[in-house]
Amino acid sequence: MIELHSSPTPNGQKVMIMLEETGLAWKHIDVNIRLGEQFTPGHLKLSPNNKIPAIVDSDGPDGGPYTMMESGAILVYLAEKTGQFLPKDARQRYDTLQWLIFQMAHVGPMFGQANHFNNYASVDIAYAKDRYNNESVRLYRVLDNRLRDSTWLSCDEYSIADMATYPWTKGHKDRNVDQTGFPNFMRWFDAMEARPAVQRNNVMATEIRARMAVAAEGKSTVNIFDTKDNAARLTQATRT
Ligand SMILES: N[C@@H](CCC(=O)N[C@@H](CS)C(=O)NCC(=O)O)C(=O)O
Repeated sequence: MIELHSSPTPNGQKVMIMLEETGLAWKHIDVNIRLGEQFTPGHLKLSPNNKIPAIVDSDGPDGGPYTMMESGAILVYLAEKTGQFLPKDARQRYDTLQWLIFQMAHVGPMFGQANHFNNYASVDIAYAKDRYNNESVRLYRVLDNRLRDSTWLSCDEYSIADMATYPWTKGHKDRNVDQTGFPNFMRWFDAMEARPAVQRNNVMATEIRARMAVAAEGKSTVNIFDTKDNAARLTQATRT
């Protein structure tokens, strides 16, 4: 059994999609980051960087429980555990790792910063919004160019690189990324949404969000965008 300690953010959803694709037995343990649950001693044992997602596999590499943080590493782990979605052919395998790391190093951080400065920053900074919005559109262009030459992101096989990238790109309409300017991206996006595992993920993500909202009723939230407070929270939770 795999426990996924998470929230249905893009980083959480990519692991949910992989778990659904592989058919592994798994359950979602809700970690509400708006309530600061990522700073509990229990969660910090799984994820020392106070982030979601983290997994606990009761049947780890040596047969005992194994814990992991970092969504990209979790996808590689699950791929190697099941022998699925990380091609065996060396070139295709390295292509998959390239596009997985491209998502981890560029798509996630840049889209995340754009979302922050567009929707959550306490001050309106035009320079920051332009910087991350322009970079996000450029990254959609990289994806569209790649998908002109390749059926799936890494090669002709569906892989963990596709699963990692899809949840981050759901907001493409807000950036006017559509059929006219990005036809290869749209072909891929529609192919992703036709997959039953992806459809199950999307339903589950909505259900989990609703469940977490009910569980959070009447509780005080933390401002996770205050990095000074986050540093203090981590120090407080882990000081010996
Ligand atoms: N590189 C990490 C990023 C994880 C991450 O940023 N998670 C966010 C939610 S998507 C989080 O847990 N934020 C809580 C916090 O910053 O306190 C991964 O891919 O797993």
